[in-house]
Amino acid sequence: MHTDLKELFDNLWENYKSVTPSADEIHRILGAEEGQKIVNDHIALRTFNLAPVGLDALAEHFTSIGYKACGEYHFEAKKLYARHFEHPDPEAPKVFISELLVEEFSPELQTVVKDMVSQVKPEDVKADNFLYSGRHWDVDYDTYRKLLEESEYAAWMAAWGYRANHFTVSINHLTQYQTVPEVNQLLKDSGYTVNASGGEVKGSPADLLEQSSTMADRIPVKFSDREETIPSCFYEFALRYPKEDGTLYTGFVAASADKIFESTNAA
Ligand code: OOG
Ligand code: NI
Repeated sequence: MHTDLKELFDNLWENYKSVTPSADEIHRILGAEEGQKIVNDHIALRTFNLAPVGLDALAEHFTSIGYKACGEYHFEAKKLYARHFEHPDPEAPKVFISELLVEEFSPELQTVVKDMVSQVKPEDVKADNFLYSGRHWDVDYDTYRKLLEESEYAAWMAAWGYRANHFTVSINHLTQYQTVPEVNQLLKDSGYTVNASGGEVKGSPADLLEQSSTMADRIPVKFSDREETIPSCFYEFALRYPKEDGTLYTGFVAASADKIFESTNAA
């Protein structure tokens, strides 16, 4: 990996770990201390489809270091649009970026979100640290609760801002575990809750991608009026299957992604 690429993912990882204590523990149970290399399949980022923070503005941080835009995904019920990005270096994690289609929500939600986004300075969006810069606005707990009624995604963004929403262990690179059910069992035996929305294993060999995820850790957040413990970030696990040409599938599966989003729901 390029140094700039490695540095970006190292910074994203440190920031993610600061609100996801299960991340290191999951590495440990997968055998990292016994020399198991943990390869990251992809990360995901979230945003609103408003200037200056739309999907393209986040993507710029990756396209400027050689990533190319690949698949597009639509989530009608959740009112989201997403794209994934790939780098020519096969060791570089894929990147999944989604944006909330703000205009499809109530005038109340639109007002809250537009007010938050208006506090983000365009120059800050271009800064090297933007993708792990967290929240650029203050929000009170009642506003968070109100957003939660309409869109869990909007509420998560309001509370957490800009950061990797999850990292993803590539099961293809594990030596001791070969299947998603085996990894899920290990997680459950270690006390984690596996996201069961749509089933604990999302996707199938026919989709060329099987995935699972933990339910997000719960971490105290300072709202403007008080501190409350809410879901932060989660860990995902992906097993990719070869296409007809023998190379591994590199895309995502919208029906599975739709359920993975729910890993930040209150369990
Ligand atoms: C992204 C959910 C989708 C995947 O691998 O399909 C996803 C999110 O929760 O922000 O990561
Ligand atoms: Ni994912």
